[in-house]
This record gives sequence, C-alpha cells and structure tokens, in this order.
Amino acid sequence: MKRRKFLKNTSKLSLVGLISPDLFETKNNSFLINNSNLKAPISVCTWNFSNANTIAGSELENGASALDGAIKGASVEESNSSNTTVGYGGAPDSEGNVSLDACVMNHLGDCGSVAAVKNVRSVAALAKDVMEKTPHVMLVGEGAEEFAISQGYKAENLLTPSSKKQWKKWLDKSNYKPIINIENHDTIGILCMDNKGDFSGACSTSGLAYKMKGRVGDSPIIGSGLFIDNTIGGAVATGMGEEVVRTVGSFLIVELMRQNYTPQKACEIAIQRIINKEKGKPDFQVAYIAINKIGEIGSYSINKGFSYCLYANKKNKNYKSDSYFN
Ligand code: SD4
Repeated sequence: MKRRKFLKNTSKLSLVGLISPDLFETKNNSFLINNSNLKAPISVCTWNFSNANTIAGSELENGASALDGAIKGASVEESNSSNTTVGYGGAPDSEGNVSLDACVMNHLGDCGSVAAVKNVRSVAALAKDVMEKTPHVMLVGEGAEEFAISQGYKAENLLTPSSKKQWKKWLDKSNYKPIINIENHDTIGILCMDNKGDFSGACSTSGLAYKMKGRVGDSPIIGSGLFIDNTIGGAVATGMGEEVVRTVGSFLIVELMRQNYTPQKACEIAIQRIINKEKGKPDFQVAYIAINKIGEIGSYSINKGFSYCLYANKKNKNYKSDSYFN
C-alpha cells in the first residue's frame, strides 16, 4: 500500500517534469497513468496462448510460485506441436535441425538460460535447473543437452513431419526472409505475479525459422528477451531477436519503469529505440509486454498483429496490442 502511494506520487512528479518527456519522445507522447484494479495473482503472456496463460494463472491461484507458474505456462507451448516457434514442432534451422533457446528469471534476481539446445523440449524448465543446480547462468548446445539428460530429461527428435515438410518446401528456394506475424512468431514470453506479489518470468522459443545453424536470438539473453526486478516489475520480448538484443529491450523497459514510466509508455519507448535505427517501415516485427508492481500492464509492437493474454481476477482474456504502424 505504501509503495502504491509512493508510485502514484512519483507519477505526478514525472508529469510535472522531474522526468523530461523530451528525453523519450515517442509517437504517442502520453503519460497516461493506468491505475490498475488487478490483484495478484496475474499472468501475462505474448500472443494468443490462452491455454498456456490460463494454466499458468490457475497454478498461481493454487499457490504456485511465480517461477513455477511461468514455467508451467511455457511448457504448454513447448509441447504444442502446432506452435512452430516453440519446443516440439518448432521450425528447424536451415539444415533441418530444431534448436531451442529459453531463459527464466525469478523474484530474487536469479536467472538461468539455455541456448541452441537440440532434442529436449522443456527448455524453460531446463533453464530453471541451470539456475538452481549449477553455479552458472547459461549453458549452450551439447553441454546443455548433456546436463538435461543428467537431470532426467527425455531426449527426442523435435522435428515433426509437418515442420519437416515445410522446411523441405523452404529448401526449394532457401531464401531467408522473415515475414511479419506469419512465420517467426509465437515465441512464448510469460510474466507471472504470484499470491505473494513476487514476480518471475520465462521465455521459450525455437527462434527464427530456417535460421543459420548456431544462431541464437534474444530469448535466452537475460535483459533482452526477459528481465525481472521484483521491486519494479518485468518485461518480455517477441519478434526479431537481433533488434531486441541491439537495444537490450526488456532491461530497458524495466529501467524505464524504475524511472516511473508506466509499462505502456516503457514498451513504446523501447519500440521507438528500434524504429529510430530504421529508415522507413521495418519489414520485421518486435513486440513487448510489461507489468509493474501495481499490476499495470503494457504492450506495444512495431507492426500491427500482435496480441497478448492476461489472466487476472480468475479470468484469461486476449487483448489486441497497439502498434507503431497501423
Ligand atoms: C528470436 N525472438 O529468436 C525470437 C523469435 C520470436 O516469436 O520471438 N518469435 O529472435
């Protein structure tokens, strides 16, 4: 309650100019304070993953920690073979091998990450194991796979017949070109606030379809694909990972929220950073979602077509995100 009051008061300070809006000019130059009525637990995730987000939300209702809720939600998409951007059924690299990236971060600021992992679908859980059972933050490739097997994860071929067929079709032209919101979308980034008001998040992906062998995007990079600060909130990214890494997007959003920007405004500023580098309309998509300590939600993308799910007050709903270009 005290913190809530503090945030409201400092929001007013930012409106009277302690934080200069000119520093962060964006398309919608608004300082809307979206006072939230949302109460913990809350789960918010990228895209229309209603099932994943509802399962995460129900876990939280049943007393799961924010970290376990986020991993449970991510695992739904990791096992959804029709999602070709996450886990089992993910689109392969240009050589036909599915390789996965994921990370998690908890309320203590601890984090774990895995990248370029083949043959193991539950990479968000694996990232948690890296965080909890090793002295390290990140394991990649063979080392991550060996660690997974030592922890009892099942080794399996992640390339489904349908993903193989699509890849073979792509091979005919083998022209690497991301298509906004068609191919290369559907990474799950999920932010949870548990009954205690603590935050955690997870991000899980197979990356860009037909990427170069060994390519790693933003999703396993702490601060780019995901960042949590329990005193502030959290943010996650989806879309063209290279652009997110170049601007350290999720960390940027959390730091802006620390300066008392709303999650919405912080997401807009982070997208604006990417836009500023581009001449003309980018032919790729990047989208962010964010949440702060008082349950305010933000979401913004470069191009239209992005949506997110919010589970709160025991209900899950999909919301269309605002975008820079309409
Ligand atoms: C990546 N950001 O590897 C991921 C791809 C993605 O929805 O988010 N797709 O660049």
